[in-house]
Amino acid sequence: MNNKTSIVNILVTGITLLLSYSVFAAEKQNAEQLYQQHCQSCHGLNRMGSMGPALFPENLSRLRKNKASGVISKGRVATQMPAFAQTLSKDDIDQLVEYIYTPAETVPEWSLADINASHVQHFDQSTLPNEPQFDADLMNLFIVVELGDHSATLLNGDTFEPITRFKTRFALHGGPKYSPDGRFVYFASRDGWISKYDIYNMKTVAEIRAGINTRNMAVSSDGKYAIVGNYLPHNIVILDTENLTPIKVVPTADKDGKSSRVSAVYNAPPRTSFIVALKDVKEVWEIPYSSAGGVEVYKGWAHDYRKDGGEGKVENWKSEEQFPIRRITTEDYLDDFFFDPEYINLIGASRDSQNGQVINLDAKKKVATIEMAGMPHLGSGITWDYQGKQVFASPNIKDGRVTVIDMDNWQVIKEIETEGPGFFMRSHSKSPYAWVDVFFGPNKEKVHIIKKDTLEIVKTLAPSPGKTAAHVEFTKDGKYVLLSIWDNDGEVIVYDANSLKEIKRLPMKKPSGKYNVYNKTHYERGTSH
Ligand code: DHE
Repeated sequence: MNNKTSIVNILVTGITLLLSYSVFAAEKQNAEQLYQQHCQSCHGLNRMGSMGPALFPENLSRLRKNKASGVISKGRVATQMPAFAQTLSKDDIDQLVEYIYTPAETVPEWSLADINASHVQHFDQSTLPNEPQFDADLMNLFIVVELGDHSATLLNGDTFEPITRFKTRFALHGGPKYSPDGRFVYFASRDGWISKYDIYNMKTVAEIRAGINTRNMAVSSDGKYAIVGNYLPHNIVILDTENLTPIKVVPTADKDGKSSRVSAVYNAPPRTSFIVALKDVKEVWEIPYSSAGGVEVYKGWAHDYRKDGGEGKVENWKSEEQFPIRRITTEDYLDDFFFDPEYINLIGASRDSQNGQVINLDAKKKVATIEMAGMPHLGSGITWDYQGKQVFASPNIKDGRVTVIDMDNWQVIKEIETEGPGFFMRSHSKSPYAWVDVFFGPNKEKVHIIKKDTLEIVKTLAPSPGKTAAHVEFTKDGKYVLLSIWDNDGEVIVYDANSLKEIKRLPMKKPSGKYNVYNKTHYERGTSH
């Protein structure tokens, strides 16, 4: 090869590299623009998450690229993710997929220092009266979350009159959690803000940003601690509920160090522990919450921590570490959860499986498999007594069915056919009925009422034609039911829970969940926990 040829070759290679770099740069720029135009409003600035989850390779480890293009094209069942196949070309979708699987130039971090710096103390709790500043049955109050304008209403559950309405953080998700006495309510927003609201004084007293992209929170049964589970960063944050100051931040990774998002966190009252469900690894954690000087560990698993390595339980055992972690290995990923009322068994299912797994938390192992077709929404499951046994029922977010399961042998007793996939299910121990919505599809305006002792649908309501009717909550005594019409021009409709007659309509802006103080603080079987 003479000098001339090699110069030409070098030039050609250079130009090719330059061209492919320009194509890559142009595609990246295009993807960034597409992201801003179509994705940012839900998935947040710089992919950090907002209404939708954060989109970084670290958060997509369970989703293959071809599946990701399917999600962008067709939308994602049971989420707010719409289908883009009509709006974007295949090329655009491919570029977006590449973009979200590209690591961030600077890794988004939210350190303990960031959490502390975000803390806002709106009021000094000690200066506020300890008596409620309104007259109502404090156990029969409701908090109604209104997503339409990011507000919440404090509602009198006897008169069905609003007591006050206040601004919340943007995009709350999951049920707000009450302190055991019902005085305080804690909210979590999808972008990590935790707010403490003093119901007696109708004031938000403190706030802190515990994460960038948060799943949910739980409050301990003694009311002292709150736990927050995050998608970004991959961690849990334990807060002191007094002022919401952070006590401990624990990165979430399995025993081999593989990092994971947190699916959700729960309080397990009989175990005096938090349960942490991890999303990207096959582990569930249990974390007892402490009293000073060590943690009284739930007797069912004290043997895990025997210093002599021996078998068997140790009664009255205390851990020296505050919030020790007990790892429970699972056979499959778990995306959705339910606990039996005793909090001994966890019923979990992965999004892609046709089965539910029953995991005994004491024995740390799977004790049964439940055949469940479609995609059961275990998180919305409830229990009741049926023909002398305890049953568990769950709506299904893929198929029109409610699955009823015998909790003694974990066999399906009945699949109740509904007019479409449902999201939320509710009852009350004093009510003969269970209510389930038809959240998805053409029948979203409908709500079914199931008689608990026959497992038959006895009535179907469609109170606001064309508008989604979903999520009910009962009053403390189980005599009335409140149903949401999920629309900016929406309502909460009050029904007599026995005659099923409509009593009242309260205008609200896209009311989502509503939460009765008594039912929540007493872990009523018919409601979510
Ligand atoms: Fe939720 C609760 C997960 C989409 C409204 N949702 C929960 C809980 C979990 C969960 C783990 C229990 C936490 C708690 O209450 O502390 N939700 C998920 C998802 O994984 C999913 C499918 C996808 C996602 O976007 O995260 C999802 N959820 C939605 C929605 O699209 C809903 C309908 C509207 C919204 O607010 O984003 C929605 N989720 C709710 C509500 C609750 C909830 C109202 C509390 C129900 C209750 O009665 O306790």
